[in-house]
Amino acid sequence: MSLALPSRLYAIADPGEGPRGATEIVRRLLDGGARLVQLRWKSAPSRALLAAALECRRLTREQGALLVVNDRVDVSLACDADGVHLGQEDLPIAAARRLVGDRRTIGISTHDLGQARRAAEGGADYVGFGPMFATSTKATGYAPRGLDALRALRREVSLPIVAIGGVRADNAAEVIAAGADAVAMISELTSAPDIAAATRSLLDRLDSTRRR
Ligand code: 3NM
Repeated sequence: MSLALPSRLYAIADPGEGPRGATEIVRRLLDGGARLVQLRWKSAPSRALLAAALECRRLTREQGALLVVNDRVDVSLACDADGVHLGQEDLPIAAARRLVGDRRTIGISTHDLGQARRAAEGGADYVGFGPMFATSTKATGYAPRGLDALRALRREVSLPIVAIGGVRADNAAEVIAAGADAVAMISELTSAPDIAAATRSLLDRLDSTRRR
C-alpha cells in the first residue's frame, strides 16, 4: 500500500555529533512546519532511543505529523509510530510487515533501479533513493546517483519516491522536478542555526515548486 506523503519535505532528525538532542531537533522541525519526520539515532542505546521516540511521538501527534523510526521495527512499534524506515541490511520487508501489520508504513532505502523494483514488489509503501548528490552525513558506499537516475526511477516505479543525500534548499526544487515526491534532508536542517526558520523557508520554496 503506498503511503500518501503529507508533505514534500521528509525531515530527518539525526543528532549525530551535533549539540542538539533528537527530540529537540524534532520539536524545532515541527515548529517550522514539518509534517513528516523520521527519527534517526543510530548510536543510541535502545532505552534512550525509545525514550526519545516516545517524546517524538507525543510531539508529532500534537502537530498532526507523521513519525517514522529509522532501522528499528521494535522501537517503531513500541512508540506507536506511523512507520519504520529500513535499509538494505535491515529486516527484509516481509518480516517487517509481519511485525508492523498493514496499517503502518514501511519505507526502504534503495540505491539503484533493481533495489527499488524489489522494494516495490516486496510491498514497501515508499522508497528512499540516493545518494542524489555528494554527502558527508553518511558513507553510503555509492557514488551520487544524480537527477537522470531519479528520472529513470520515476518512469519505472509508481510508489512514492523520497530522494536523499546532499539535498539542500538550493537543489531541492530540481529534485522534485525530476520526479521525487519528497526530499529527505539531514544536515541542511539539523545544522542550521535556526532549524525552525530553515524548515519554514524550505517549505515555502517547495510549495512554489512545479512538479515534473
Ligand atoms: N541515506 P544529508 S544518503 C541517511 O543514499 C542517508 O540512502 C542516504 O544526509 C542514501 O541530507 C543519507 O545531510 C544522508 O546529505 C543524508
